[in-house]
Amino acid sequence: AHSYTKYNTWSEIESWMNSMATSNSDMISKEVIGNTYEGRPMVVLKIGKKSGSTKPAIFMDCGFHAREWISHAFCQWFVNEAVTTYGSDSQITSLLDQMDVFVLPVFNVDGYVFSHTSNRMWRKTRSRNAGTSCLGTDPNRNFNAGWCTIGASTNPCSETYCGTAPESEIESKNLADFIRKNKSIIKAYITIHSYSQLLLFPYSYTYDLAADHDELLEVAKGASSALRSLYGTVYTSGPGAPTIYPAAGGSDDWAYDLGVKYSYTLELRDEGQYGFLLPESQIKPTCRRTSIKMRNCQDPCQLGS
Ligand code: 0X9
Ligand code: ZN
Repeated sequence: AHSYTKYNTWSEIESWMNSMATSNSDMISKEVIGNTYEGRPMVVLKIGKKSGSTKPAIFMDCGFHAREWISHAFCQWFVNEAVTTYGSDSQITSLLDQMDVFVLPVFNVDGYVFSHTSNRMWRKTRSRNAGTSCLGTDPNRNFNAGWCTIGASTNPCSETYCGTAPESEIESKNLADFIRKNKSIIKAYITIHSYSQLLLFPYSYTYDLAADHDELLEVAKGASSALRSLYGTVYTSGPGAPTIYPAAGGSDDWAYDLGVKYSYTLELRDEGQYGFLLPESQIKPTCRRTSIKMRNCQDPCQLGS
C-alpha cells in the first residue's frame, strides 16, 4: 500500500494520484500530458484553489533520473502537505489561493519501473537506440539548451547520452510541449533530483552568468539560509556549471531560456554516504525540511507578480 515514508512503486503512485484527485476534487485536478516510450501515462496534478480567473503557476517535476528515489518521494510528500495544510498554514494557503502548482510526480516512469524490477541504479529512459543493445537517453541531457555541447555524451551506452536530437525522447517532448503551451502562466520551474544537497540555477551549459543571476542567487540563498537556521542542514546554491559541473541539455536551462525566470534544480540528500540508496527512514526528515524551505522561500507568491 502507498505510504509517504516509503519508496512507492509506480502502481502505488498511480493509484495514489487517482485517489488524491478524487478525494480533493476542489483542490486537485489531473491531466495526462502524454505517454512514455513504453506507453505509461505522464500525469500532472494541478494543485490550487479553484478560481474564476487564470492564475500564475509554478511547475515542479520529480523523477527525471530513475534511481533518485527521494525525488519521487518528495513530490508525493509535497502534494499531501499542500492539501492537508491548506486553510491552516498561512503561507501554503496564500500560495494556493494566488497560484497553481503543477506537479509531475514521475517524469521518467519507464526508468522508475525498471529501477524497481531489474536495476536499482538505472538512470536513463528505456528507449531503444539504433545499432546497439544499450538502452536509454539521459533526459536531463536531452533538452534544447546548448544540446550535447558539454558534459554529455553521444555514446548511447553512456549514462549521460544526449539522444539523437533535442527532445528525441518522448518524455522530454511531452514535458517541453506542456511548458510551452502554458508558458504565459508558468513563473517558476523546479526540478527535483538527488543527491548532493545543492540548489542550482542556470546556467549549466555555459559558465556565462544568467541575465537574472543576482536575483536567482538571492532567492536561492533565502531558501538555503532558512533551512540552515532552522535545522543546520547546509544546502549550497549557485549556477550549475561552476557549482556542480558543466552539463548541457538540462530542463532547467531550457526552461530559463524559454522565459521561465525562476528555474531551479534541487538536489536532495544526502552528500554521498548512501547516495542514491538513501534509506527510507530519511524520507520524512528530508521532505519535511524541504517543504518548509519551499514555503519560506521569499514568499513564493511574489514570484507570480
Ligand atoms: O547531472 C544532472 O543531470 C544533475 N545531477 S544528477 O546527479 N541528479 O544527475 C544536475 C543537473 C544540473 N542542471 C543541468 N546540468 N542543466
Ligand atoms: Zn538527477
